[in-house]
Amino acid sequence: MTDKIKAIKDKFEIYGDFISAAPYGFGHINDTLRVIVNQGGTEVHYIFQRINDRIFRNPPALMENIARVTSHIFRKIAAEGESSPSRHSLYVIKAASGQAYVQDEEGKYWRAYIFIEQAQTYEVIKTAAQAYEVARAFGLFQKDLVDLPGGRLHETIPDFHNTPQRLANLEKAIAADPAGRVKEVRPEIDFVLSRRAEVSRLTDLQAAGEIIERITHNDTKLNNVMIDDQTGKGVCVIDLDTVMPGLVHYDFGDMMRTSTSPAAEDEKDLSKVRMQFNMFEALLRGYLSTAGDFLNPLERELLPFSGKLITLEIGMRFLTDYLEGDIYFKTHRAGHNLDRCRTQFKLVESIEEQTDEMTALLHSIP
Ligand code: ADP
Ligand code: GN1
Ligand code: MG
Repeated sequence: MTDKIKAIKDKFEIYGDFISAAPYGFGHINDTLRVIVNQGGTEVHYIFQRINDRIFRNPPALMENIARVTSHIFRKIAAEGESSPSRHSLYVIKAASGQAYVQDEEGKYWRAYIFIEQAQTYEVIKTAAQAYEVARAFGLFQKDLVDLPGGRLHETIPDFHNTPQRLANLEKAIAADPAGRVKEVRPEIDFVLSRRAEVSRLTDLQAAGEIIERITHNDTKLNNVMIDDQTGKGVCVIDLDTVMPGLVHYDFGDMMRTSTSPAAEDEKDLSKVRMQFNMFEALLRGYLSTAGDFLNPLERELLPFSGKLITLEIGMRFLTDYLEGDIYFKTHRAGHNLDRCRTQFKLVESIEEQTDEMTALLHSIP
């Protein structure tokens, strides 16, 4: 393994002597490593990632998106006077070949980023100030990309947040039942089916031209924002594989899904899972502080609903993967995807119970 990573390091424009590499972070899709290099007596860290090409079918197109997005943001914040833009935008290290990636001997794609020091990601929200910062950072990310030149980005996963399509995929898995698990999950299936009327609410409005496509992140988990250790500010949005055309609601909604509950995504004790209203309020205020500039009235009005919809959508995806025999998300124990599904559905209920209060709060913010 070490020799393999050293050989990959040598293909990037990274100077100095390879010291070590170790797995890093808690992502469900790619393989992330922290790599340490000795540069003239100083240890310098890098993030290396092997792109999951079973899920991302066209890694060069994906890296083209990331290169366009990161260089646009980097230039913009540098022009605004930011003194350390490489801490506020992911910085893609070029390969010796000039490309934004290298391939290993098996043909797998690797990328390297500057390591953002003195900041970290969190798996579970701790304070409302963090929620505010996370939402402010993702809102700013969308805002910075409003004027991205160069045409539409590639769709790295087609229909990624097409919720009706996700429901259709679940129904296919139920009908095929390849792992013989349908009998265990009747209550979860009924939970989804009783909400099927709402699944197409956003896609219908989009088809009718009432809400519009923008450039969105599409994976706005709490652990995809680096938070500064000293200041507590959201310094950098990371994990850009799914940046592509989309609806802002799926971004705001996934913040609600991952940054309002005091419990982990895979918590088994469902009594711990709930939407904390103060966290929702912090997210809403943080998001509107940056995205408020460009959202239209209907986009704004649909923000509370978005949390329910995407939490249902991700719950359906975990359930589908459970039924298909755990082939998509990385799992670390038996029943892991089912545990994740159950926390999502518990959170959906908690969000549903607070619908009126969320709307009232939204209307009270100018
Ligand atoms: P995944 O797609 O698997 O979720 P991420 O790109 O989110 O992978 O990276 C996994 C973790 O690695 C992040 O949650 C973060 O803690 C860390 N990480 C990623 N990029 C950087 C970076 N440039 N600097 C420091 N840490 C990073
Ligand atoms: C995956 O890569 P990661 O862990 O940030 C998934 C998201 C899900 C999330 C659920 C490409 O995100 O869509 O919301 O798990 N990413 C992909 O935790 O499918
Ligand atoms: Mg991530």
